[in-house]
Amino acid sequence: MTRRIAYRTCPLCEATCGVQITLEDDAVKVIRGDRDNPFSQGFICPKGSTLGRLHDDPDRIRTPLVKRDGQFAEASWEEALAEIDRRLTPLLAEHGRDAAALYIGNPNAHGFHNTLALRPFAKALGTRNIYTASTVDQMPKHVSSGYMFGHAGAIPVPDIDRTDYLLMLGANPLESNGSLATAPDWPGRLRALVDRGGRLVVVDPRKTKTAELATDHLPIRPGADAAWLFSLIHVLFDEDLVSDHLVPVAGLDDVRAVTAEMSPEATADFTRIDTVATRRIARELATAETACVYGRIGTHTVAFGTLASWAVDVLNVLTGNLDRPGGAMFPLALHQPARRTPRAFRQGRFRSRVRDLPETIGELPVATLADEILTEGPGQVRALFTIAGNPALTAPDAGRLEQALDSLDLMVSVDIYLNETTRHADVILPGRSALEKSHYDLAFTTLSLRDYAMYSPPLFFHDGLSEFEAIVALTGIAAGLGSAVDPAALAEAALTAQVQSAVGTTGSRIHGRDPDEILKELAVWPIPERFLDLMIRTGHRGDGFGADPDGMTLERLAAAQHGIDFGPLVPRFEDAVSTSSGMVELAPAPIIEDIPRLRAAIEAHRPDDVVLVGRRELRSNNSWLHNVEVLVRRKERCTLHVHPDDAARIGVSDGEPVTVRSAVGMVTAPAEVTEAIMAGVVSLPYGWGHDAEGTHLSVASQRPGVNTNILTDSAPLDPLSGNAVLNGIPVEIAAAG
Ligand SMILES: Nc1nc2c(c(=O)[nH]1)N[C@H]1C(S)=C(S)[C@@H](COP(=O)(O)OP(=O)(O)OC[C@H]3O[C@@H](n4cnc5c(=O)[nH]c(N)nc54)[C@H](O)[C@@H]3O)O[C@H]1N2
Ligand SMILES: Nc1nc2c(c(=O)[nH]1)N[C@H]1C(S)=C(S)[C@@H](COP(=O)(O)OP(=O)(O)OC[C@H]3O[C@@H](n4cnc5c(=O)[nH]c(N)nc54)[C@H](O)[C@@H]3O)O[C@H]1N2
Ligand code: SF4
Ligand SMILES: [Mo]
Repeated sequence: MTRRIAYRTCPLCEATCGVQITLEDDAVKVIRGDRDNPFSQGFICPKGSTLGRLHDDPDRIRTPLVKRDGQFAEASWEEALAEIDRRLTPLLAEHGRDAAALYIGNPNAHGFHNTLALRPFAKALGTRNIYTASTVDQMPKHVSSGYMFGHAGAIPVPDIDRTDYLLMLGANPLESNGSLATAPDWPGRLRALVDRGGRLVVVDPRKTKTAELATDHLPIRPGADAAWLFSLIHVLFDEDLVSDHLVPVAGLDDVRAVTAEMSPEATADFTRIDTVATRRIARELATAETACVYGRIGTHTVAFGTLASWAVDVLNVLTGNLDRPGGAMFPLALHQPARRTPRAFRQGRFRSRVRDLPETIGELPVATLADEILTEGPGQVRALFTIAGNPALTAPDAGRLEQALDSLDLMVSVDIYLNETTRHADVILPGRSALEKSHYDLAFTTLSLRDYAMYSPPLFFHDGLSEFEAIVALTGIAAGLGSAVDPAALAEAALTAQVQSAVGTTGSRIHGRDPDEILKELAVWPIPERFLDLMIRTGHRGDGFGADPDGMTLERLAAAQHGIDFGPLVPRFEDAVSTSSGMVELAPAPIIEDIPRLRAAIEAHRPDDVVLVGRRELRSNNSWLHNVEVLVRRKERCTLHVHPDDAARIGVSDGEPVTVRSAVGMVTAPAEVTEAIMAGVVSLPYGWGHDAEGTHLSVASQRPGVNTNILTDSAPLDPLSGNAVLNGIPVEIAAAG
């Protein structure tokens, strides 16, 4: 028996834990937290230990599948790619580039292969119809950051390890392990905050596990966070609590003016948070030694998502906590250059065809994808690519979206499962298991609570194209080069172009160098790694290809098999804030102009009917980990949380079925009667509903649960970001049967 041990990053969620994998005869035996990983120090959650099971899952797609007469059959790569070319190329010639759409799902962000390959693919498709999971997730943060700090990617993260006071809204990191704030072991980090005498205030309509650990829990009416945050800002001005130590800002008086009418008294009926608590929290935030405000899913996937996201960072600024240890800080990843080129953040460079919605960072709202497919006329979407995405379960009004998927002329998916979305495809190209890919976190290192990086090589090899090569092959087809083009040659040409551009760019660390010399140094790596090595070596810690012999290279990173911790975050205002004024823009016009909408909602507010919110649990990951037996075998998790008063009113007790009806759909789920939710609010977890015909999920289909996105409506949006409204959905509940 041969035994080996490998160290990797778990790619499943944003926490980026280090794992130690023991293999015997090339089979995964045990996965543990890597105690020598400087960032995660041995922490792992139940999902991380299942990477071997995912790899071995007999249901996982390993060869291309082509649908013939309604049935999927295995095909060679040549056949599958030729089929795509045969159908796509004439379709684009006849109907134009916008007839193709691309949907990019969440797992693409958890690595570097797909992230690198997808941008050229989108470009080659040449369509306006680019959709990603961002518009059912964090787009409000990109928009507020774009306007306030000059760049959609300038997202400050809460420095939870050093703060004295953390105000957290709409996040439950004890289950989710954190988001837009990358760190392993949120449970340990938050406990440490409380243990050192710090305060953790959780604002959530549910008493979550995070709320249980908190020093304060404030239940809030779903969708009301923006109004409450405005009241906190109001109190800072009203009680003269704005810090004397502000970073350079513009628009302070405007902020005072727009929050003048938003006193705690004016918003309390709307938020259901009493005025005494609101004033107290504002004072505590202002007077804590260090403090930070952090909002996530519950503040973003709502009708006032961008206003809430903006208000979070206004509070960080006004309390003097932006860009300082213990406050909200700007990370800088190993592969990034120190400074961003100033460029005005703009939206609406093009608009969607049917609903006239503006693009943001090159994307249209996924809430309108079904409209674009189902509405006839020039520019109608007829072909769709889904890459590692499951919008049939994750996008709003999923019932209508599934109808739309059914009506396409061509659908191509790159995925590891035949699931609710990919069953609609004509061709499925296999994605690869996490253990078959090398790993570096391009996205989450830019959101990390410490300056940390890790590279891990693949553990296993496979036949056929890698996932990177598959997307490059699709790029070749989209570019009109046919299906026989060599992906490696295409990627090499792209790399050469990138190096040539860098040596010609003033300010680049390889400006003026000989491109051949650079390419030769990169050539020791496989193709996707060459792009990564180029970024690392021209990044802020890079060796600049010899300019700084002590600088970082991919080789040096790879040699550190537990990853490298370069230390805590450091203040970097001047490099991070790239507005043309060089200041934080506190009062960007588009944001100020959206405030009357909030005021109107507060005024029009009447006591609610019942509203629905979502939730996540530790043993799930969005829509796709329910096929792993050990993660689903315990008690039923897709239940409707109902407050005892509501349960009594509709006459159901624990475990009995409840129908939940919204403006667009209806589902039935068993009640879980619990005090851990506000009266008038019910909650369903998301990512379930695995009983669709034509899928191949032998474990998940045994405990299907219901799809909560049958209930969410694609019509209401956060207008500033195009983000879907997935929380605070008006519903009617009744005992079933
Ligand atoms: N109601 C409601 N809806 C929500 C949310 C909510 O809170 N409530 N949350 C939203 C959020 S935050 C997100 S991020 C989105 C997620 O939305 P999506 O990205 O659409 O959904 P995922 O469940 O992440 O789907 C991942 C897909 O990728 C496949 N996959 C997994 N790993 C790989 C791989 O390595 N390669 C390939 N090619 N495929 C792979 C899986 O089989 C699955 O089909 O959902 C959003 N939708
Ligand atoms: N185990 C697990 N981990 C995950 C995922 C997963 O599916 N499972 N998904 C990953 C992804 S893609 C993401 S984006 C992150 C998300 O990570 P989080 O943002 O932590 O997401 P949730 O756990 O859904 O927590 C959202 C909380 O918001 C509350 N909420 C709902 N509406 C409102 C509201 O209007 N106001 C307030 N204040 N709160 C509200 C809900 O009750 C819920 O507790 O998690 C990631 N990690
Ligand atoms: S917390 Fe996230 S990164 Fe860590 S082991 Fe669990 S799923 Fe993996
Ligand atoms: Mo997400």
